[in-house]
Amino acid sequence: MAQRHVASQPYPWPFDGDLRPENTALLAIDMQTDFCGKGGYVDSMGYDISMTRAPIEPLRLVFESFRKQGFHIIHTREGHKPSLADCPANKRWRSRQIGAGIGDPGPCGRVLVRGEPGWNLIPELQPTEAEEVIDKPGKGSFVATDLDLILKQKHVKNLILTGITTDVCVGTTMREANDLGYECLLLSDCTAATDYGNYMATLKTMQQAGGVFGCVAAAADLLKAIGEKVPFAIEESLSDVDLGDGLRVKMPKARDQWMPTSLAETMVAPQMGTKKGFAQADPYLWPFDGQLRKENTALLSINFQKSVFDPEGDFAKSNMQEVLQKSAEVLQMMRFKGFPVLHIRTGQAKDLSDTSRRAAWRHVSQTPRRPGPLGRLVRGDPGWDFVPLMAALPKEAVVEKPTIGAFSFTSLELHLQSLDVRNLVIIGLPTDVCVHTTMRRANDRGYECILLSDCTAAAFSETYYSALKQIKMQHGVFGAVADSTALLEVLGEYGLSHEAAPDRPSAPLNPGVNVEPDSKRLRSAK
Ligand code: C5J
Repeated sequence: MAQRHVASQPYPWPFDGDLRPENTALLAIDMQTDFCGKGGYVDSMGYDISMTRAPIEPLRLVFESFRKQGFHIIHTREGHKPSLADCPANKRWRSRQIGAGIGDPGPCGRVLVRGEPGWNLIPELQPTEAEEVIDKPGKGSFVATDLDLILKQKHVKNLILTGITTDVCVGTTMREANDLGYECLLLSDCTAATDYGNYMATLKTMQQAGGVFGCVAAAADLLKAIGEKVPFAIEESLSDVDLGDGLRVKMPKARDQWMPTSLAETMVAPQMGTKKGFAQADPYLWPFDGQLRKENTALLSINFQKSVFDPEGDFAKSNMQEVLQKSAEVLQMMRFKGFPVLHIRTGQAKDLSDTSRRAAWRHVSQTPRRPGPLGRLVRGDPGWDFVPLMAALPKEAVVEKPTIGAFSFTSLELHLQSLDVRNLVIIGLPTDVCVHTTMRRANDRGYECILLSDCTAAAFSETYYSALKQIKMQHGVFGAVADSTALLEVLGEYGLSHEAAPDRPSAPLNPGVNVEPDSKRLRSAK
């Protein structure tokens, strides 16, 4: 077989050079009127649709070449049944807070509802008869869909990710696909987000650590790799951008906005009003309905393992001791108040026999570990053990995960079902990798999640801050974020004379706080 590679970052893609129409699919995610049309969901939330429309032309060119050469093209549409039976209550509630209520009437029909005008794929990027269209109720394209089955039947190994939005549905899908063993490439100019910093940070997050989720390239690089001509206008629109920390990307010429570098820049709608049973959080008092009880809430403690905290390891630069102390406080308080605790631990078999071909290749060739006493995250090695402060008690469940997300190939969902919990308090590392991947999947399954910002850390500050902001966009697209003190405060009162708040007030709890500042800011920036 002649090898073909795309000139991508951080390595030539695909890793094995096996790039053929038969084994490669392009995923065009959610190129719907609701995401890039006037009057659709994104427009109604107040975001700038010129950003989400930017990928249309490069994507159209890739469609043309791919169709000519017989590559697979698969489209997805985000949308819910007209009954909204497949729409989690928290998802609907959040969308209503930002003025684009799922299922409510809007200029393009009922927002994000299947069969409505806003749900249609845009005219410029209509599928052919031969192309599959996947309807998904969540952000990830693999949750509650037949996408994986279809890809397996077509013998697809390589997935090219495009569409809207980079940090939400595209990023979530790439994370899931990577966990499932697909070799992923994100096309920088065929995707866009509603927040430019989050777009940039996603391009960095995906390719960090030797391609933790895959690679990034521009459409022109892909077209060249398959022997197609690249129009001058497309080539000329690209620049080579330094993302910091030795990472680069070829992408449409950068705007002046950049990735967030402080907590203040990640703020969306901090809710400081106190209300019994709710934690002060951003962008809403958490949980959304005030139903915080030990019977419905669990702590998810992710990757508190010795090799992650190794002073010689990847996180040596971060504020690890502080994260550890704060996390231990939360763990102890939740135990003391009788909340269930689930520990997630990452580890591979020594011979990598439980690891996808692509992940095994990355482990061996992209992230060779410094030799050290702790070893890699291999099950049974000393580095795989929990750090003593965060170790599981005998009665607490430990979920062993071989991939990045804690739901892939594990018993996590069964544990959550058996506990009958609905709220998840999440702590752990790395924020932008294992934590985000897990939180996104939990959110798509309807769990009401909160991430504690001082009980998590990432290798790079921008991807950490952006990860926090990504959660809060769209009035909490993946849940809420708070400092551990906010949770400890509400837990401190819990059990004394605690009764969960029966219902959350419909008016803003704190009249001084605008519940839509991110969209307002975008509006005024236009
Ligand atoms: C997608 C969203 N498609 N941002 N959805 O990214 O809600």
